[in-house]
Amino acid sequence: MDHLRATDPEIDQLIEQEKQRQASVLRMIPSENYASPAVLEATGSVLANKYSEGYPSKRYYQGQENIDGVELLAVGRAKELFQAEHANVQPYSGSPANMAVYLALMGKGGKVLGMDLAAGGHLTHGAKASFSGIFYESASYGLDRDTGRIDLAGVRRMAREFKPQVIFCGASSYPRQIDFAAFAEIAASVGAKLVADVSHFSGLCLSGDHPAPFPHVDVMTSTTHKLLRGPRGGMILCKAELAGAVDKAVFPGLQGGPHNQVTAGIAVALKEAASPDYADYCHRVVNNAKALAEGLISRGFNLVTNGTDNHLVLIDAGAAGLTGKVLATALERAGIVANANKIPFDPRSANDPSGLRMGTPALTTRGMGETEMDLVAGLVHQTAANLNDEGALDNIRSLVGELCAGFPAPGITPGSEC
Ligand code: DSN
Repeated sequence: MDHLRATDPEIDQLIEQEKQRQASVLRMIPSENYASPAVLEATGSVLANKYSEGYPSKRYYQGQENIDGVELLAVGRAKELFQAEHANVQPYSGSPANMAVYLALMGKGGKVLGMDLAAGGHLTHGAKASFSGIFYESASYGLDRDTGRIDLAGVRRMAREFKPQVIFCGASSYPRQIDFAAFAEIAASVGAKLVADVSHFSGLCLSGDHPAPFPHVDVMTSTTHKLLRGPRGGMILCKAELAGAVDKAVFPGLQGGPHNQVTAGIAVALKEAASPDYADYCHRVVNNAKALAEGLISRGFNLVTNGTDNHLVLIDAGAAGLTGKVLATALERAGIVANANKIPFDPRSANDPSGLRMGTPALTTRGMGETEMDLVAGLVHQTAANLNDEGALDNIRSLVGELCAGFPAPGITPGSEC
């Protein structure tokens, strides 16, 4: 990046340091990944120079002959992959995508039933701190205390009592599958629209490792930078009857010009996601998460639901006499980057919760497999046992460095592709 180095050495240096960090640590925040060099090239392209309010063939400014082609490719690929009747790829990210869905389905007020943030839901599924709980009347469903799984009987009961216009399913911190068919039946029984936010596990819906949202749901939303390995962005897929409302909500309802360079990156990521290699990658993400879960359980950790069906595990650090933050801080010191997270029925606050959330998408993109996941589980265990021993943490840090050196980071290490 010669031009950047010459123009703004401070920013250049920070980017170089971040490259180095991403290559040399175990990135286990389950919502993060490595985009391919092709995705990064599209996202860093001259498409950033163009304004394109509107939609293909219906723009407000001239000069759209290339931009229309980019957006049509992204839309067509999204529809085909997810078997959706309509796609909008313009949302700036996941929260704006969900906000557009509220606007499309309910206008400026209404009732939403979503998964409780503390149970693993997302802020935009009705949490009181988010627009979704500020501008909309919200109620939340949770988990069965014994199993840690979504309490579908509770969802049905709440739907009957609360009478929402919209029900959100999908989660940010839930290690099991979501039963879209069951949610659809509940939504239909109260005349609500069903929205699935599959941001965390969209890829698994493509590879068959998780049920597909369509035809059960009315609307699907997703970020594009998690398992999907695209640039930071969002998309909304929906039934044809909602296409006009969704498009109007995104533009002009909430946004101005789309980020065309991101749309191009999304198109590339969707093309990559259509390949058999990507389905194989998703299978390995799940197998790795299961191997990580087994490795942690065999070393004495308690996991929420005792395991996983998807790309993440949730450790109850409280059961090990720790907090999520204490463990996350020590792990970062040792080169393992995860995040403190609430666990179901957590007695602690969101600022210092009991859980630690760890995911396998990024490590799997680097080519690590089940053997490495067991090694990682061992390193987590050693870290937890040596929280204040700088020498031991140094030693774990060098083992992490050696592990990372054996698995080059795509998009960063020259020649390494996703
Ligand atoms: N921030 C994302 C996550 O880490 O799950 C959700 O938006």
